[in-house]
Amino acid sequence: MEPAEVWGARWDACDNPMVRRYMEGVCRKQSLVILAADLRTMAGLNDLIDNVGPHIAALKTHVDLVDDWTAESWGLLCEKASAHDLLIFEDRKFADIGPISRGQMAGAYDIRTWANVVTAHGISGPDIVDGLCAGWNDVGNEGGVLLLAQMSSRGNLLGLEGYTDSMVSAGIANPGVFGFIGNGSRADELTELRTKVGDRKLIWTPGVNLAVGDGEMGQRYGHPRDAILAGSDGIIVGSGIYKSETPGDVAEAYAKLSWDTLLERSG
Ligand code: 5BU
Repeated sequence: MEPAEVWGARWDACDNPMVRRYMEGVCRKQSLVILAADLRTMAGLNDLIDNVGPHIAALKTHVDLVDDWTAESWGLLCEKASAHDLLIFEDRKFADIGPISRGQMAGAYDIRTWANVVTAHGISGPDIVDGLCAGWNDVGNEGGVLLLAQMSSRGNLLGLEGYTDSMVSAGIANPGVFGFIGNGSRADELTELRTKVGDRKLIWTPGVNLAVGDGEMGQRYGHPRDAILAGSDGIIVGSGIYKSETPGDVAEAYAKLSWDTLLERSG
């Protein structure tokens, strides 16, 4: 199916260059799964991507989680991700002032050279988005920022009155913003967020798992189908896949469910 048909109004309204790349990738892969590859060794990460690569649309990393990281091995991992037609999303949760965030896109990890999408808190003000985009521009790249409008973890402060609304107003008109992080564990909160965001930006959701309920250390989970019907455009799944005995099969099951639900939503 054509992306315009699958994504409807979101396809026409989006204004960040990475968004259409993602939407097209989802249609090629028939999956809205963003794999949270939270493993601590390069070998583990390589194995995981070999297994699940065909069933996911994007690879979410925490580059500073890896014990045996080297620039060379990371470069090869990114090449593997590209060979699997994946966007690379570094969930760095930048939070500093614009110029420092720009500098943090460089540094030892040089995120600006390999990440297509990064997360940021808006706590320091809206200029962080321009700082991160300047980081990409410094090496002739472009990318998209996902602003944290909600979080999945218990007791987080983004639910304090007015925070989510301020985040949406700060990001909605900025073409550097790819979208917002919404809370996948609470479909009602997500529905509210979607109403505020409209069709111009995507919403990606962590806190989704086929096994609904409370996770470890304050993580909460909702069902991926509920999240997509409530307005999520990408389901971020980590331990639900990488801790299973058969990550490839489980990723395929998440992919099928996510794609079927997207078609149901658009149709
Ligand atoms: P899990 O194993 O599916 O619970 O992993 C969730 C991932 O999503 C993990 O990498 C977190 O850093 C990430 N995450 C989250 O869980 N909740 C949030 O609100 C945000 C990110 Br933002």
